[in-house]
Amino acid sequence: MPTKFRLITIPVSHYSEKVRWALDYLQIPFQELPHMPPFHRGATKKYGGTSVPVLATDTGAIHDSTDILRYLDTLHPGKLYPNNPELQALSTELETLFNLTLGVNTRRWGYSHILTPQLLYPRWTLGVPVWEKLLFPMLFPKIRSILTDSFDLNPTSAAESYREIERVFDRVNQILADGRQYLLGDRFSAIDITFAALAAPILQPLEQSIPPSPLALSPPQMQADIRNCQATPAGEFGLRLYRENRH
Ligand SMILES: N[C@@H](CCC(=O)N[C@@H](CS)C(=O)NCC(=O)O)C(=O)O
Repeated sequence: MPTKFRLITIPVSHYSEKVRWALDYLQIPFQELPHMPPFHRGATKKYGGTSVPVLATDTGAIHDSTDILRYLDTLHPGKLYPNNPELQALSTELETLFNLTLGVNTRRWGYSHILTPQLLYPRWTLGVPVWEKLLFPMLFPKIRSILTDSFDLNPTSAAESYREIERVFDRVNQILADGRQYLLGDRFSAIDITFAALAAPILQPLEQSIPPSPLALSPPQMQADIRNCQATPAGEFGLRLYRENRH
């Protein structure tokens, strides 16, 4: 009997989006169970973890988006990760750079700008159980203070993170400069998914599952950063991946 896959997420989580995209790309049916923080903790604890995404199968659970992609690759060998050993070094370099620098900094940059109930509510509550949504107004002050502490949000943090994002985009620009279609050459791979999903908060592609809020509602510096990133070769590439390869 085929395994029933359940994906535990926070709606806006870009690491969750990375897994959602890989499952869609491989045409693997799954049920998404979105939760608003801190209620994701109850859902993930059941599987022995704390953060999302978690992929629950009939036989166990996998934590960490990259481990999940590696597992999915065993179900469809070679579709996410190329077998070509010559691509191994670049693949590992980029996957690590995107997971540890891009994803961490697009999240910190994003939260530095959207810590208002109006901007956070739609991103955290899309599809979550109704009772979690109802608790959002009461929990918001506590949520803001936890996010501020855990991501060290302060007046300069958005600018610091933006510089790190630029550094990653520069590396991607450099790789794309030879005219290749995808990051590892002529074939779409997990590395492209990882880049586009983790860059999505600052690229705001129309095709992402969280509808982008109108740019005009975002703070001016956030709008400027989004426009700058969208206009780079890396930004245009990420937006093209969403247009052509997301659905
Ligand atoms: N390395 C992890 C990072 C996952 C991660 O940072 N998840 C965030 C959401 S984007 C999260 O669950 N935060 C809440 C928590 O840790 O309780 C992965 O690739 O899955």
